[in-house]
Amino acid sequence: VPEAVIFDLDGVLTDTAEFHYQAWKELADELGIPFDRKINERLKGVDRLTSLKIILERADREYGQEEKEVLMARKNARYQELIGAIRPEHLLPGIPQLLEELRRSGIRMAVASASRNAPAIVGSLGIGGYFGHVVDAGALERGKPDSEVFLKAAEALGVPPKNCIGLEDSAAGLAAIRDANMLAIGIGEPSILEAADYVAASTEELNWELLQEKFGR
Ligand code: B16
Ligand code: MG
Repeated sequence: VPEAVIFDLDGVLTDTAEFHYQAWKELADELGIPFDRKINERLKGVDRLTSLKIILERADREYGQEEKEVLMARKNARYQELIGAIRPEHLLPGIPQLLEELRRSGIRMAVASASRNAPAIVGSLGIGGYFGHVVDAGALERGKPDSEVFLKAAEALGVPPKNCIGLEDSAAGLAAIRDANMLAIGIGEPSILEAADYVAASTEELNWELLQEKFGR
């Protein structure tokens, strides 16, 4: 039986994916590097340095380690400016109801985000009280698609991975959930999220009954 639901943050609980895109897009434009929403799909769920490296694949010169640090700091400063406006109203559709329903059903919950900004965002969204654990992205050795972040979340909740359901909007994250031996529920485009056991078109579709039904298969 499912005992825990582990949430990705960006693109699942709230649409910070759009703020990441905006902040990276502004940086790429300044550097004169082509960057669009299609390339952006590859950035979802992967950590900051890996994201920058993906953008720099299209640069016409090499960037050194120090330059990369400066660029990451610039992007993050802009990103933090954008997320400063986050309020509980920015929870994605259906999420407040889902969190409430899971709590009433006695389901444990955790956040498994690659974002170092996750604790601040969870606080701004006013949902910290629902989660038994928010994984510290800064303490991870391997990012998504590695299973580490999901396994850490399950361990902190004290629930075996096979009794966990993972919710993700990114291809890398779904691969991580599968690898952790959890039921992988995708949110978004089935063509992008092939690793999912089931793909919901939006967070609005999610509820405890649906998750149990998919778990039973
Ligand atoms: P930060 P998630 C991920 O969050 C984002 O999807 C990804 O695009 C971003 O690069 C990563 O967090 C790191 O974020 O720069 O704030 O540390 O989807 O795993 O919640
Ligand atoms: Mg995400």
